[in-house]
Amino acid sequence: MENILIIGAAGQIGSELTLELRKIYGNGHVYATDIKEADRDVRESGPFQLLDVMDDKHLIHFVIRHKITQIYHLAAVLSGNAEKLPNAAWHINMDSLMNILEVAKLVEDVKKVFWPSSIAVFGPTTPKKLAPQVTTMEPVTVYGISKLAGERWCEYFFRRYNVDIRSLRYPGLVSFKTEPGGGTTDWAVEIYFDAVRKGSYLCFLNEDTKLPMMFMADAIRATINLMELERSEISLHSAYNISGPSLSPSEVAEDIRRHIPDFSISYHPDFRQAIAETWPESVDDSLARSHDHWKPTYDLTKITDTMIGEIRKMTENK
Ligand code: AKB
Repeated sequence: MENILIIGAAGQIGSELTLELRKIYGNGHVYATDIKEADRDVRESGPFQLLDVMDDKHLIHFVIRHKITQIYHLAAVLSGNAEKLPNAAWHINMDSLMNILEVAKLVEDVKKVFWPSSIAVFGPTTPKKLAPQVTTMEPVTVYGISKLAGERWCEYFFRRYNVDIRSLRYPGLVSFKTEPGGGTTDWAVEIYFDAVRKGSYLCFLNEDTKLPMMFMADAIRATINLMELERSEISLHSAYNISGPSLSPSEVAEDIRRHIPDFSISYHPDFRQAIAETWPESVDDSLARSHDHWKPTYDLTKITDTMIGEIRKMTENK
């Protein structure tokens, strides 16, 4: 029997992943936690508790008391916010991961851990197109540095202590349930909400800045698939490249006009433009695809149709 702990269940990924895992493992076996209240459906469909991953003593007690067998650690300070408070972001991103790794090492019941990495591990010296799985990685943001260091720590704990850690380098994630906060790829969510609610969007990146993106349903499927693989099938205990469509703000704006012909967009690049320029515009995820035959199912058209349809429904129901 599996008992799963989600850290960051109120966030963009956690709020959707919790509900999917509850469908598979049963509501009572998926413990959603965060430092802030989660959405109502997360709180009401199964156990939810306030838990601070930085509090290592509380964390280990929780894991032992609930006989946790799998941990998904999703809490992090994203790229944009991390640049505002680099020391604090480094401390939160690294110490929280170290607490999880230590718990997984010490508590025998814990069999698997998922921790997300990001395309932010790449930097200006990485090839811009189809960034390879193994390549030059010289990130210049504190978030990217913390994700690259985190990948190295994951592999270290696997080699040294046999801790089974699995990870994906997520691209920008597009979703309608819970909005992201503080990332460089947040524009790809904001643009849809503003298109439906206001008919216009002021974008913080240039019109032609292309970045790797993925619709949340694909990211959730890729994550659960990876966690369900036999341990012997995992060749990488750092993080797999994974990718959906590469999108620029002007391309998304054009696609939105299929639904909202008068939609207008203007551009006022801020400090996140410099971050985006250091990331590749696409990544080569052939290794991940060869492992579990995973491939994305959402292209730009399907992302736009789903986002506009769902946001319209949410707006009408308010
Ligand atoms: C961010 O923009 O910081 C994140 C990421 C790409 O990891 N969405």
